[in-house]
Amino acid sequence: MKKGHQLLTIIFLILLISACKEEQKPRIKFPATDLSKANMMPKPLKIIATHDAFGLDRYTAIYTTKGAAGFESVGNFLAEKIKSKIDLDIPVNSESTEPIERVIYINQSDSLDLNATEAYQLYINRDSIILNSNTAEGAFRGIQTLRQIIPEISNDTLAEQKIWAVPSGKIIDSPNFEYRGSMLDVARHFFSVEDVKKYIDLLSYYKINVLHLHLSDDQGWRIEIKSWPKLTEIGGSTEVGGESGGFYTQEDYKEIVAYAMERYMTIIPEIDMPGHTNAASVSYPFLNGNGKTPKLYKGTHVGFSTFNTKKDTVYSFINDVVREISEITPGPYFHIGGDESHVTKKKDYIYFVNKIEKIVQKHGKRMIGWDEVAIADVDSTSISQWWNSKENSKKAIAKGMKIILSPAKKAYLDMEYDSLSKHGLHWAAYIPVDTAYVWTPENFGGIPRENILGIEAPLWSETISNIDELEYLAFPRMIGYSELSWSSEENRDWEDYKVRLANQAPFLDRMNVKYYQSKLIDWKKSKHTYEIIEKD
Ligand code: TNX
Repeated sequence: MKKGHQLLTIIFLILLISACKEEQKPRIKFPATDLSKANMMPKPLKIIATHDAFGLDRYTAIYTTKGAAGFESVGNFLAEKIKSKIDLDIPVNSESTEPIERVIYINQSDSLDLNATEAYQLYINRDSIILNSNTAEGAFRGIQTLRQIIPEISNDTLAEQKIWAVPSGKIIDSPNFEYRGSMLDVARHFFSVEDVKKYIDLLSYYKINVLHLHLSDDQGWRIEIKSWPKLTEIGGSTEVGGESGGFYTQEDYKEIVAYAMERYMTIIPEIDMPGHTNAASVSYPFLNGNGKTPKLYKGTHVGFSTFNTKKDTVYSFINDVVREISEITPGPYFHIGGDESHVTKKKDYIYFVNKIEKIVQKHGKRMIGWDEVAIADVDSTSISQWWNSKENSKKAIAKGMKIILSPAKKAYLDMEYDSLSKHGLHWAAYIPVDTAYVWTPENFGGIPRENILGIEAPLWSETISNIDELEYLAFPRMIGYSELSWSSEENRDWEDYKVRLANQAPFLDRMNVKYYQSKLIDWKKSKHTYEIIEKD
């Protein structure tokens, strides 16, 4: 949409509002509130409070730039979330003649300040909230901020209708890193489509934009491959502890991808190889390269399995798997695992990774691998995920590769909080809530800033088998990783973060999240409204 046109629309809306107001009740005096004290998570780049408020009520309407792709859906998403948070119905792009006093306008803007895809600006005034962004993706990130600053409690003394006072001011925001992810291991224990959707919903509220699904491992194969049906029939039949396993049909997977896409989140599929492949080899024994007869595995050891890296048939098999998954994955990445291949000879490992990279590229994807892949002759376009080895990451940098930071000692969601943790492992470290947050990815391990694609917090599932247990390990730490990846270094401060984290409790409770109630945090159990400062 042309700029002039946009401006006209805004002017029209403002005139419309003032016209409505003329015939309506006297002007409401809103309580002054302080935007800089609002609970935004992750913390936006700039916040300028103007100590006034926008009155959200049933005379509010949402409008979005006409013809701007995706904007109306973002408006509808916001309306839905307002409805579920405070039970208020707000029309989106309504042409009805019902009186409207205030608007939330989600505006497509080509302004130079907004050139990062996910950048947005929020201008909150008495009668209007204007959310500017270049893309619907940026608008989507912006409405998460708006959701967070709408108080749960209305102010019932201001007018005869309920009014929720949203603090006024200006927010200018854009992400620190373009890649902000979590990983879920659905192989050691399987998680249903519903569980994954709930996790996606929670992550997207905190502006996470990547969910990496670890779809295969020794204990289970979790994605239907039509040309190799036994992978799920046999390889998907069990999980750690011998429970019943499970898998996603391709339709299920597409449903997850679509759900994530509506939240501007990329799904990254991982098929771990050449190690961590016992479940595949049990299904099709010709794949196996460790010289033993593969059997279903329900334990938690790692490093005992490998594909046979010398057979052509193994590569045709992998080609089919990568092709079928790539066809239903709109995102640009394919993760090949590549970790802990302890029973693959080094030269075979290198030969294998070199060949797999070509297969991944042939199917139009960019390869990601755990940090070991950097010992192969990989391309600078491939990505190395640092979990354990500085040496491997140095190799990746020398090859010009980008790095995703997932250092186990800092970013592993499956590490126990402390020795009393109900779930988790501690081979890398105990990671209490402060340790998870207090580190500086920008200068981690001497990696040049330009090589860092972003941060990902992996949740391995050896010790968790249902959504409550998943939430116990992921929350609240995942919120800290969202801030480390979104917010600038100057804006991160443990003391300030701690207070905003405590204030996440009403949201987490409303979403029925069984988060770990760390004693480091003084959880605010009550719903929030803003402190009212009388002005004038
Ligand atoms: C190491 S991290 C692994 C996983 C385990 C995890 C448990 C990585 C690339 N490999 O196979 O699940 O530790 O913390």
